[in-house]
Amino acid sequence: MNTVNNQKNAGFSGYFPTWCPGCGNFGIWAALKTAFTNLSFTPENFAVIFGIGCSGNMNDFLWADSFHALHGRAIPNAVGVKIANHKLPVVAIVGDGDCYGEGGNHLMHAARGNHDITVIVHDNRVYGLTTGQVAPTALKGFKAKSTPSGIIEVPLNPIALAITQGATFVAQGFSGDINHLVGLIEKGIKHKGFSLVNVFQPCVTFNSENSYAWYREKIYKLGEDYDSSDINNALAKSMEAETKIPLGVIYETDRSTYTDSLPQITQKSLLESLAPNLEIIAKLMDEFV
Ligand SMILES: Cc1ncc(C[n+]2csc(CCOP(=O)(O)OP(=O)(O)O)c2C)c(N)n1
Ligand code: SF4
Ligand SMILES: [Mg+2]
Repeated sequence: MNTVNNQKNAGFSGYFPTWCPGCGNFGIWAALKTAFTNLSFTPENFAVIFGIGCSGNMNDFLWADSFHALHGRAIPNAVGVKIANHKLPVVAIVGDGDCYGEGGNHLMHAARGNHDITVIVHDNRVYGLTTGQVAPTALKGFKAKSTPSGIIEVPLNPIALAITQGATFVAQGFSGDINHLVGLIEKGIKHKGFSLVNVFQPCVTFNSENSYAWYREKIYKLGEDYDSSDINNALAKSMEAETKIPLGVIYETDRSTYTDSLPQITQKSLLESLAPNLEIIAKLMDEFV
């Protein structure tokens, strides 16, 4: 059972996580709280949308104005919030199953539209909450409850997918390197346009193959000399997915965002325009309760 602690600070809700001891989600939680604090975010000046999963359970542990969406539907909810109030920073926190499986179509279309949201993916290559079925990023041959003889499909490549579908910021981090991850999250949020931060997150209970040690053998950080504005460089890096794995900002470019292209909200956000009628809208909504 959660213990309530009244210190709502640095993004901490006062409820301690229920994740398994050693879970990579702790590192991502710490990085998010630090990034939000560094960006001076308080609940009233940003929005967080969670998917369903062990990752989505962070909804209870983070001090934010948040919405816990249906499985696979965090991204369209985040896009909706952004269009309603494009002045608000919007962050979607999702699992690999949520974002690349059930919600994979939403990822592609949000990237195409360059919707100005930041998607943080807890990539543990497994369905954690439902106790260990394979996820789209599971490596070929991975044996899990749902695939006792090993998964037949090849893994989805989130970095290549996001770049080729029009994402304007694509980065990759590791939950075992919190300081580095903080920087990536901050850059992703500051970026104007669709940003994806794929975070490798060991699931110590249902994925013993892709452990902290497994990642530490393969990951390396992109150096100062790496040019993240060159799409060909980025695509080449995206193909380094198994024997060596790059961490850092893999691709970054400028393109006008979806809301920048809506003349109706140039002067005022949709929320500001609707403000005088919010009471009427609330009454109409009550009819559906
Ligand atoms: C529409 C729908 N399908 C399936 C489920 C059951 N379900 C809940 S969480 C989950 C998988 C979660 O995996 P992932 O998104 O990778 O998150 P993790 O638990 O690994 O953080 C599934 C299949 C659901 N809640 N809703
Ligand atoms: S099942 Fe895996 S992802 Fe879920 S809390 Fe436990 S270690 Fe973390
Ligand atoms: Mg997962």
